[in-house]
Amino acid sequence: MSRLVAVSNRVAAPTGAKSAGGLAVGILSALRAQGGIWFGWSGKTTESEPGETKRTKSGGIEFVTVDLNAADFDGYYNGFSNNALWPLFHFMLGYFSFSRSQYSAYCRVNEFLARRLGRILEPDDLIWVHDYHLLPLGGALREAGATQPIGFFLHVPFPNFDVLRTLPCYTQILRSLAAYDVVGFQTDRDLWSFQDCLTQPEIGGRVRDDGRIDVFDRTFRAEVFPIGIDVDECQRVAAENFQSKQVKRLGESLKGRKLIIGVDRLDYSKGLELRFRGFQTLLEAYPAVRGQVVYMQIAPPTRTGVRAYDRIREDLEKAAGNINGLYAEMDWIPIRYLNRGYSRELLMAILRRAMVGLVTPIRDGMNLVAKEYVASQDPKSPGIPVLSTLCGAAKELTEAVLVNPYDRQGVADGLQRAIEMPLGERRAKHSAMLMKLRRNDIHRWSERFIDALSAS
Ligand code: ADQ
Repeated sequence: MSRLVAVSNRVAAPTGAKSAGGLAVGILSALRAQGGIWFGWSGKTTESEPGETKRTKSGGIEFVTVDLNAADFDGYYNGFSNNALWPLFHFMLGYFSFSRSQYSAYCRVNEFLARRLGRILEPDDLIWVHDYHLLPLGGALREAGATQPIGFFLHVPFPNFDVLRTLPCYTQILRSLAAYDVVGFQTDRDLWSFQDCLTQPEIGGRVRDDGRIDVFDRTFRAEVFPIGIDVDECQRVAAENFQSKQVKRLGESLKGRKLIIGVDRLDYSKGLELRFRGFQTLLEAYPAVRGQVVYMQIAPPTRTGVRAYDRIREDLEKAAGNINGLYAEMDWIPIRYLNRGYSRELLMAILRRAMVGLVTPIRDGMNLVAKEYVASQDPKSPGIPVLSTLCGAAKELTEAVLVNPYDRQGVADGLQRAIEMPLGERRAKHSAMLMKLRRNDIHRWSERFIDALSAS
């Protein structure tokens, strides 16, 4: 069996494996099954030329990390990755900015990573690159002479052509994706957008009947591989930690009120301010729920130092303060906004405790929290997700209460519907959703991708 070499911007430290997030769980499960290497950035930058790679082994997996040059890092990560590609791929052009120097830094970092990775590759390796930080990595490896199969999976949405061409270097981006043997997307919409971009007259690609694409003198596969979760692990962790002191304290503090939960990274794509306002509309439109529900939003800061992320933190604090100021009573505060992270173990148990999982991103490749919410529930009395139609998970979890996050009244109506849903209906919906999660879990996701890559 070939050795798998997974590549992503960040590498989950071996000790964090037990409580790692979705992407990390996926990569780890593939590496455990296949054996191999996880290569990526160490999390450190250096003022001088980065030193040698660091290698550690744990559980049959080798973790190989490398520092990045400080001067290039800002342009690569904060700049092109998170100020150009992230907003563009989430259709949020208001946050988009571009600079040639940032794009150059992005390419330099990818070329540097390709050189370092090239040194440790073996001829029969399978190379699997993850996400938008590393789009040009496959091409850079090819230029350095790599002949192994190289696959790429995009965790975020892929924009349509009219959005993509906002980016001055969009042709290079398409060209870099064509350097892979397999390109994977979360949903068929992302795949269609990609195919549509490549078949524009100025690009001149062609999609064959079997799905293979001919473009830029290359032929490769592009397919849909919706990411899943480890359903058993999620259920087990949620049930095991349900009786913990913290979850009991949370339960007592609710005093019989129903809990609505939101768990997200603090990111503008997650639609948190709109979500707060949708909850406000619930309180306005359905006065009987006042004092009967508590909405708890857990959102730890990410990408601090990127201006848009610092601003959203302030905006949310204001919105929560404003809504609580309007509706709180002496013994009830409607929104509990927790600007910090929690362990995965505790999070899964908190999800289980909530009657409604409010997951309303304004764009999301998949959204694993929606899936984790469903898996963490007690099948005897499950809660219901209120889910945005604009995330990949809505394609699979069709039994959820589906809402458009921009429609405040729609979110409020959806919340009310979930709060009032009879037990029989909740059980039926939960078991249908759980079956889909099991059919396409995280192991199936990585197996399908690796099979496609091996066959390429
Ligand atoms: P993210 O944008 O990070 O992922 P998501 O899919 O929800 O979003 O995954 C987040 C993971 O981190 C989940 O496993 C969740 O439990 C965990 N997490 C979230 N908030 C947390 C908190 N407050 N504290 C601790 N842990 C928290 C990107 C794409 C998604 C895609 C995934 C996987 O943007 O669309 O679903 O990759 O492909």
